[in-house]
Amino acid sequence: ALSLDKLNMCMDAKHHKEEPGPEGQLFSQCSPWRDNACCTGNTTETAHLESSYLYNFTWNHCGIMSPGCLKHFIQDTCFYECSPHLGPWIQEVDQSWRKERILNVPLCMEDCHSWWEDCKNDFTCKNNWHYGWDWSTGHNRCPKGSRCRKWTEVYPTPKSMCEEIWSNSFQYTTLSKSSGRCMQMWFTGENPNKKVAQYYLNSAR
Ligand code: FOL
Repeated sequence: ALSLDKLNMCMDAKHHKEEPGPEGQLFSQCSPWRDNACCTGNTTETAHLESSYLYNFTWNHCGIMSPGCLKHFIQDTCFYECSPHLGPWIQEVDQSWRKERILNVPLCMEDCHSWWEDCKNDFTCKNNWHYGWDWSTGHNRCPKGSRCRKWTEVYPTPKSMCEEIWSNSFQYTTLSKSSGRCMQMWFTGENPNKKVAQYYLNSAR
């Protein structure tokens, strides 16, 4: 937002803090961000309960999502809500629920592939989960004319899923975590994404 430090900032969105900082009590899958985070402990607990409480959004719009698939959506929520190193990919948007978004964040291949692999037996009715739901009940339901289909019909490849699901928040890459040139949703220990953001910031100028 009003940050000059593209390597350490939070986007201006629904649940993000104004500035990143340490959070003692980040919950479960979000705990890797505890040293420096854009999310609060409360947001991370909510992320593990039901996404409904963050965006009135339910993962279970075509039956109950499998636990193996769900864990990637929880991790994506941690990444989206907590990451302080997304500055190079933050863009202004005119949306009711946020003023800024991320666009084309280069996601490591391992993270995209394992996400798709663990979801490929699940079902969904839409390729883009940001737009076009039926909200008449208060949470997202499949709109008229969109049937629940096998994941692999909606997303034939990991690339299609990672790019389309959140309107190109992510860009698919063939880069591996060890390259230091892609962003990791899953990590332990020190956040590896700061150096990646640094690299893209430097290569842009
Ligand atoms: N994860 C990542 N990586 N990037 C994201 O942008 C992201 N966004 C969400 C969750 N995880 C993310 C938020 N998800 C609506 C739907 C989904 C959602 C937030 C809001 C929603 O209300 N959709 C309306 C349109 C609202 C509008 O744009 O004004 C709809 O038509 O269904």
